[in-house]
Amino acid sequence: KVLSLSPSLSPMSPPVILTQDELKKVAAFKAVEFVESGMVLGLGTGSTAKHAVDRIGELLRQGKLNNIIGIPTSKKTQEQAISLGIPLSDLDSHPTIDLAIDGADEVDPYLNLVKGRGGSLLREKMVEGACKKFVCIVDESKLVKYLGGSGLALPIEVVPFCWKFTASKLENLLRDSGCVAKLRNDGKGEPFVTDNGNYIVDLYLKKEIGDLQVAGDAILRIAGVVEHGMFLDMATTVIVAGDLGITINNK
Ligand code: ABF
Repeated sequence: KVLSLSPSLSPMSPPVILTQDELKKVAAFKAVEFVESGMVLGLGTGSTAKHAVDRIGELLRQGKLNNIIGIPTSKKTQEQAISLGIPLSDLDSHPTIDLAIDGADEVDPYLNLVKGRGGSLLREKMVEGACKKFVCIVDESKLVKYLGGSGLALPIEVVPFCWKFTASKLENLLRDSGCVAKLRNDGKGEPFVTDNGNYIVDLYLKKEIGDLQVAGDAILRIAGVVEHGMFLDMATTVIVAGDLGITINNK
Protein backbone atom coordinates (compact mmCIF):
# COMPACT_ATOMS: atom_id res chain seq x y z
CA LYS A 1 0.00 0.00 0.00
CA VAL A 2 1.21 3.50 -0.79
CA LEU A 3 -0.07 6.27 1.45
CA SER A 4 0.73 9.92 0.80
CA LEU A 5 -0.13 11.43 4.17
CA SER A 6 2.47 14.10 4.55
CA PRO A 7 2.23 17.20 2.37
CA SER A 8 5.88 17.82 3.19
CA LEU A 9 6.96 14.79 1.18
CA SER A 10 8.75 15.98 -1.93
CA PRO A 11 8.00 14.28 -5.27
CA MET A 12 11.38 12.62 -4.96
CA SER A 13 10.62 11.08 -1.56
CA PRO A 14 10.21 7.34 -1.67
CA PRO A 15 6.57 6.23 -1.24
CA VAL A 16 5.54 5.12 2.25
CA ILE A 17 4.49 1.50 2.06
CA LEU A 18 1.80 0.62 4.58
CA THR A 19 0.22 -2.75 5.26
CA GLN A 20 -3.53 -3.09 5.76
CA ASP A 21 -2.99 -3.20 9.52
CA GLU A 22 -0.94 0.00 9.37
CA LEU A 23 -3.77 1.67 7.43
CA LYS A 24 -6.17 0.60 10.18
CA LYS A 25 -3.81 2.16 12.72
CA VAL A 26 -3.63 5.42 10.74
CA ALA A 27 -7.45 5.66 10.72
CA ALA A 28 -7.62 4.79 14.43
CA PHE A 29 -5.03 7.39 15.48
CA LYS A 30 -6.82 10.05 13.44
CA ALA A 31 -10.09 9.24 15.23
CA VAL A 32 -8.46 9.51 18.64
CA GLU A 33 -7.65 13.14 17.79
CA PHE A 34 -11.40 13.76 18.40
CA VAL A 35 -11.08 12.56 22.01
CA GLU A 36 -10.99 15.20 24.76
CA SER A 37 -10.36 14.90 28.48
CA GLY A 38 -13.51 14.31 30.52
CA MET A 39 -15.31 12.37 27.78
CA VAL A 40 -17.35 9.22 28.16
CA LEU A 41 -16.09 7.04 25.29
CA GLY A 42 -17.58 4.05 23.50
CA LEU A 43 -14.70 1.62 22.94
CA GLY A 44 -15.09 -0.45 19.78
CA THR A 45 -14.11 -4.03 18.99
CA GLY A 46 -11.99 -5.56 16.23
CA SER A 47 -8.48 -5.14 14.88
CA THR A 48 -9.03 -1.50 13.82
CA ALA A 49 -10.72 -0.37 17.03
CA LYS A 50 -7.99 -2.13 19.01
CA HIS A 51 -5.49 0.44 17.73
CA ALA A 52 -7.75 3.27 18.93
CA VAL A 53 -8.12 1.73 22.40
CA ASP A 54 -4.35 1.23 22.60
CA ARG A 55 -3.81 4.87 21.65
CA ILE A 56 -6.32 6.12 24.26
CA GLY A 57 -4.49 4.04 26.88
CA GLU A 58 -1.17 5.49 25.76
CA LEU A 59 -2.42 9.10 25.96
CA LEU A 60 -3.86 8.45 29.44
CA ARG A 61 -0.55 6.99 30.58
CA GLN A 62 1.29 10.02 29.21
CA GLY A 63 -1.11 12.36 31.03
CA LYS A 64 -2.23 13.90 27.72
CA LEU A 65 -5.82 12.76 28.42
CA ASN A 66 -7.57 12.78 31.80
CA ASN A 67 -10.88 11.72 33.32
CA ILE A 68 -11.87 9.38 30.50
CA ILE A 69 -14.58 6.81 31.13
CA GLY A 70 -14.72 3.94 28.64
CA ILE A 71 -17.81 1.90 27.76
CA PRO A 72 -16.56 -1.30 26.09
CA THR A 73 -18.51 -2.99 23.29
CA SER A 74 -17.30 -6.53 24.04
CA LYS A 75 -15.68 -8.65 26.71
CA LYS A 76 -12.49 -8.65 24.62
CA THR A 77 -12.33 -4.84 24.54
CA GLN A 78 -13.17 -4.75 28.24
CA GLU A 79 -10.12 -6.94 28.93
CA GLN A 80 -7.93 -4.80 26.68
CA ALA A 81 -9.09 -1.57 28.37
CA ILE A 82 -8.51 -3.00 31.85
CA SER A 83 -4.99 -4.05 30.86
CA LEU A 84 -4.35 -0.47 29.72
CA GLY A 85 -5.74 1.07 32.91
CA ILE A 86 -8.67 2.79 31.16
CA PRO A 87 -11.45 3.43 33.74
CA LEU A 88 -14.64 1.63 32.65
CA SER A 89 -18.34 1.92 33.21
CA ASP A 90 -21.53 0.82 31.43
CA LEU A 91 -24.66 2.16 29.78
CA ASP A 92 -26.70 1.75 32.97
CA SER A 93 -24.49 4.31 34.72
CA HIS A 94 -23.68 6.39 31.61
CA PRO A 95 -26.65 6.27 29.23
CA THR A 96 -25.23 9.10 27.12
CA ILE A 97 -21.82 8.67 25.50
CA ASP A 98 -19.87 11.61 24.08
CA LEU A 99 -18.00 9.74 21.37
CA ALA A 100 -17.59 6.16 20.18
CA ILE A 101 -14.82 4.91 17.91
CA ASP A 102 -15.29 1.57 16.17
CA GLY A 103 -14.54 -0.31 12.97
CA ALA A 104 -16.89 -1.80 10.40
CA ASP A 105 -17.01 -4.60 7.85
CA GLU A 106 -18.60 -2.56 5.06
CA VAL A 107 -19.30 1.13 4.47
CA ASP A 108 -21.70 2.25 1.72
CA PRO A 109 -21.65 5.68 0.01
CA TYR A 110 -24.26 6.99 2.51
CA LEU A 111 -22.13 5.95 5.52
CA ASN A 112 -24.40 3.02 6.35
CA LEU A 113 -22.42 0.12 7.80
CA VAL A 114 -22.35 -3.63 8.06
CA LYS A 115 -20.90 -4.71 11.39
CA GLY A 116 -20.77 -7.92 13.35
CA ARG A 117 -18.31 -10.14 11.51
CA GLY A 118 -16.36 -9.90 14.76
CA GLY A 119 -19.49 -11.10 16.60
CA SER A 120 -20.06 -8.04 18.81
CA LEU A 121 -22.84 -6.30 16.91
CA LEU A 122 -25.44 -6.19 19.70
CA ARG A 123 -23.28 -4.42 22.27
CA GLU A 124 -21.82 -2.22 19.51
CA LYS A 125 -25.30 -1.17 18.42
CA MET A 126 -26.40 -0.45 21.99
CA VAL A 127 -23.30 1.63 22.75
CA GLU A 128 -23.08 3.41 19.39
CA GLY A 129 -26.81 4.10 19.44
CA ALA A 130 -26.27 6.00 22.70
CA CYS A 131 -23.52 8.25 21.30
CA LYS A 132 -23.59 11.92 20.44
CA LYS A 133 -20.85 11.21 17.90
CA PHE A 134 -19.88 7.87 16.35
CA VAL A 135 -16.60 7.86 14.43
CA CYS A 136 -16.20 4.77 12.29
CA ILE A 137 -12.65 3.84 11.26
CA VAL A 138 -11.81 1.67 8.26
CA ASP A 139 -9.18 0.97 5.65
CA GLU A 140 -10.40 1.44 2.10
CA SER A 141 -11.01 -2.29 1.56
CA LYS A 142 -14.25 -1.85 3.53
CA LEU A 143 -15.86 0.51 1.00
CA VAL A 144 -18.76 -1.04 -0.95
CA LYS A 145 -21.31 0.21 -3.47
CA TYR A 146 -24.15 -1.26 -1.38
CA LEU A 147 -24.46 -3.17 1.91
CA GLY A 148 -23.78 -6.85 1.28
CA GLY A 149 -21.81 -5.84 -1.82
CA SER A 150 -18.57 -7.39 -0.61
CA GLY A 151 -20.15 -10.83 -1.03
CA LEU A 152 -19.33 -11.47 2.63
CA ALA A 153 -21.74 -11.97 5.50
CA LEU A 154 -24.48 -9.72 6.83
CA PRO A 155 -24.50 -10.97 10.44
CA ILE A 156 -27.69 -11.44 12.47
CA GLU A 157 -27.61 -12.25 16.20
CA VAL A 158 -30.29 -14.83 17.03
CA VAL A 159 -31.32 -16.77 20.11
CA PRO A 160 -30.01 -20.37 20.03
CA PHE A 161 -33.53 -21.80 20.45
CA CYS A 162 -34.61 -23.23 17.06
CA TRP A 163 -32.07 -21.14 15.17
CA LYS A 164 -32.78 -23.11 11.96
CA PHE A 165 -36.37 -21.91 12.07
CA THR A 166 -35.16 -18.31 12.47
CA ALA A 167 -32.60 -18.75 9.69
CA SER A 168 -35.25 -20.02 7.28
CA LYS A 169 -37.49 -17.04 8.13
CA LEU A 170 -34.55 -14.74 7.30
CA GLU A 171 -33.87 -16.50 3.98
CA ASN A 172 -37.54 -16.25 3.10
CA LEU A 173 -37.75 -12.56 4.01
CA LEU A 174 -34.74 -11.70 1.82
CA ARG A 175 -35.41 -14.23 -0.97
CA ASP A 176 -35.52 -11.46 -3.62
CA SER A 177 -31.86 -10.77 -2.77
CA GLY A 178 -30.98 -14.47 -3.17
CA CYS A 179 -30.32 -14.77 0.54
CA VAL A 180 -28.52 -17.85 1.90
CA ALA A 181 -28.32 -18.11 5.73
CA LYS A 182 -25.53 -20.00 7.49
CA LEU A 183 -24.90 -20.55 11.18
CA ARG A 184 -21.49 -19.17 12.15
CA ASN A 185 -19.18 -21.73 13.72
CA ASP A 186 -16.34 -21.17 16.14
CA GLY A 187 -13.76 -22.88 13.94
CA LYS A 188 -13.81 -25.96 16.15
CA GLY A 189 -17.05 -27.41 14.84
CA GLU A 190 -19.28 -25.76 17.43
CA PRO A 191 -21.61 -22.78 16.97
CA PHE A 192 -19.98 -19.39 17.60
CA VAL A 193 -21.47 -17.98 20.82
CA THR A 194 -21.64 -14.21 21.35
CA ASP A 195 -20.86 -12.36 24.59
CA ASN A 196 -24.62 -12.44 25.18
CA GLY A 197 -24.92 -16.23 24.85
CA ASN A 198 -26.54 -16.04 21.40
CA TYR A 199 -25.69 -17.42 17.95
CA ILE A 200 -24.87 -15.56 14.74
CA VAL A 201 -26.59 -16.39 11.48
CA ASP A 202 -24.61 -14.96 8.55
CA LEU A 203 -26.65 -13.91 5.52
CA TYR A 204 -25.05 -14.04 2.06
CA LEU A 205 -26.80 -11.92 -0.54
CA LYS A 206 -26.60 -12.17 -4.31
CA LYS A 207 -28.36 -8.86 -4.93
CA GLU A 208 -28.80 -5.50 -3.26
CA ILE A 209 -31.51 -5.18 -0.60
CA GLY A 210 -34.06 -2.59 -1.70
CA ASP A 211 -34.98 -0.37 1.22
CA LEU A 212 -32.48 -1.04 4.03
CA GLN A 213 -34.61 0.54 6.76
CA VAL A 214 -37.68 -1.47 5.76
CA ALA A 215 -35.61 -4.68 5.57
CA GLY A 216 -33.97 -3.97 8.93
CA ASP A 217 -37.33 -3.40 10.62
CA ALA A 218 -38.73 -6.59 9.06
CA ILE A 219 -35.70 -8.60 10.25
CA LEU A 220 -36.24 -7.32 13.81
CA ARG A 221 -39.90 -8.42 13.69
CA ILE A 222 -38.87 -12.08 13.27
CA ALA A 223 -39.19 -13.70 16.68
CA GLY A 224 -35.82 -15.25 17.44
CA VAL A 225 -33.83 -12.34 15.99
CA VAL A 226 -32.00 -10.31 18.61
CA GLU A 227 -30.32 -7.69 16.37
CA HIS A 228 -29.02 -7.24 12.83
CA GLY A 229 -25.65 -5.97 11.67
CA MET A 230 -26.84 -3.06 9.51
CA PHE A 231 -25.95 0.22 11.23
CA LEU A 232 -28.14 2.62 9.29
CA ASP A 233 -27.66 6.35 9.65
CA MET A 234 -25.62 5.83 12.83
CA ALA A 235 -22.06 6.86 11.92
CA THR A 236 -21.61 10.62 12.17
CA THR A 237 -18.09 10.41 10.69
CA VAL A 238 -16.26 7.72 8.73
CA ILE A 239 -12.48 7.94 8.56
CA VAL A 240 -11.02 5.97 5.65
CA ALA A 241 -7.30 5.27 5.33
CA GLY A 242 -6.16 4.24 1.88
CA ASP A 243 -3.54 4.45 -0.82
CA LEU A 244 -4.10 8.17 -1.37
CA GLY A 245 -4.23 9.21 2.29
CA ILE A 246 -6.96 9.75 4.84
CA THR A 247 -10.45 10.97 4.06
CA ILE A 248 -12.82 12.19 6.76
CA ASN A 249 -16.44 11.82 5.68
CA ASN A 250 -19.05 13.58 7.80
CA LYS A 251 -22.76 12.88 7.79
C1 ABF B 1 -16.01 -4.47 14.73
O1 ABF B 1 -14.98 -5.25 14.23
C2 ABF B 1 -17.15 -5.00 14.03
O2 ABF B 1 -18.35 -4.43 14.02
C3 ABF B 1 -16.71 -5.46 12.72
O3 ABF B 1 -17.38 -6.66 12.60
C4 ABF B 1 -15.27 -5.66 12.93
C5 ABF B 1 -14.32 -5.01 11.98
O4 ABF B 1 -13.15 -5.67 12.17
P1 ABF B 1 -11.72 -5.21 11.83
O5 ABF B 1 -11.53 -3.84 12.38
O6 ABF B 1 -10.89 -6.24 12.52
O7 ABF B 1 -11.61 -5.27 10.34
O8 ABF B 1 -15.77 -3.15 14.52
